[in-house]
Amino acid sequence: MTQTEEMLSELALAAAAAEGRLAAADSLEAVTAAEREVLGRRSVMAEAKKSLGGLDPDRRRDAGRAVNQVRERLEAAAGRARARLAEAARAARYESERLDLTERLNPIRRGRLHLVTQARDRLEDVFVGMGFTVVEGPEVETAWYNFEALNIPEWHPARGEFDTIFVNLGQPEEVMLRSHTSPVQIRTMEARRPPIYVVAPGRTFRADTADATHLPAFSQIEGLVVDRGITMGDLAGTIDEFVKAFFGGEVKSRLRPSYFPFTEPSAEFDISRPDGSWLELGGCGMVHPQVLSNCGIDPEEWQGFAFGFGIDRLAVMRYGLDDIRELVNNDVRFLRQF
Ligand code: FA5
Repeated sequence: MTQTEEMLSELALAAAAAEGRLAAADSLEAVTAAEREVLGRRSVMAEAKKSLGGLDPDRRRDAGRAVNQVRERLEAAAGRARARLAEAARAARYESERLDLTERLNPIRRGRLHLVTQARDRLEDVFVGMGFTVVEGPEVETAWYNFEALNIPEWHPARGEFDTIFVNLGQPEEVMLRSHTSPVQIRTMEARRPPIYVVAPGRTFRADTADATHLPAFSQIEGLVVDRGITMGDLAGTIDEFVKAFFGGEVKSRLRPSYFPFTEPSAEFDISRPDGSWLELGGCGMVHPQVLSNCGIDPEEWQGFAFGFGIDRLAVMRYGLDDIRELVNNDVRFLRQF
C-alpha cells in the first residue's frame, strides 16, 4: 500500500467512526466535537490534505477527489444530526407547552330551567303566537291595585277569600304580597289605551297551607284583552286555542259559571285529568264595566275579557305529576328528569 492509500484508508476509517458518532450525537456540542475531530485543523482530514501536496498531479486529483467526497459526506452527516436535534428540541418544546384540554371533552353536567319556568316560557310562547304581548307587575302591591280597583272594596267578602299575606308597611292591611296577578290588569289599563292584548305571568302569594294542589307561593298568568266588540265567545275561543297549543289534543277543558267581583259574567275554567276528573285551572270572565271605568276606559265603547290561570297547576298537568309540592321539594333527582 502506498502512503497515499494508507492515508486514504485511515481517513475512511476515521470518517466512518465520526459518522457513527454523528448519527448517535444527543447534543449540538457532541456534533461539533465529532466534526472537529475529523474535519478540524489537526484532524486526519487536515493531515490527508497536507499529504496531497507531495503527489504527482494525476494522483493528486484522484486522491483530492476522494478526500473531498469524505468531507462532503461528513458535512452532510453533521447537517442531518443538527436537523434531527433541532426537530427533537422543537417537539420537546411543543410537548411542554401543550395544553391538556381533554377535560372539556368529558360530559359537563348542565343545569336546567325549573319546571315552572319551562311552563311559563311555553305559555308566553303560545300567547305571543296568538298576538299577545308579555307585561309584568310588582310582587308587592297596595290595596288599590290588589283589591279596590278590581271592584273589591274593603267590606267585600271576596277579600277574605284570598288569605292575603300583608306587609308591615303604611296603614294596616294597606301593603301586601299580591294574592293574584289581576292587579297587572289595572296597571296595564292605566298605562295603555285600548286595544290591549297582554299576558302577565308572575309569582303570587297566599297564606294557603300546602297540599297536593296548593302552595303558599305559586305563579299565575293573567290575560287581558280590551277592544271593540269583544264577547264571551272570544274568551272561550282563546282558552280553547290555548289548551290545544299547550297540551295538544288529549286534554279537554270546560267553563263553569262562577263569581269574581272584577268580571261579569264570570266563569271557572277546568281541564280534564287522565283519570277523567277535572282540575280547576283558573278564573275568567268579561271585564266588569266598573273596572274599565276605574282605569279611565269608557265601558260603552270598549269591552274586554280577562283570565288568570295557575302556572304550577299547568306544570303539574303537563308533566303528569301527582302532587304540586314536588315542584318545591328541590330534589335534584326529580328536577333532573325534566
Ligand atoms: C284568581 O286569582 C283570579 N284573579 C282569577 C281571575 C283573573 C278571574 C281574571 C277572572 C279574571 P283564583 O283565586 O281562583 O282566582 O285563582 C286562580 C288560579 O290560581 C286557581 O284556579 C289555581 O289554578 C291557582 N291557584 C290559586 N291558589 C293557588 C295555590 N295556593 N297554589 C297553587 N295554585 C293556586
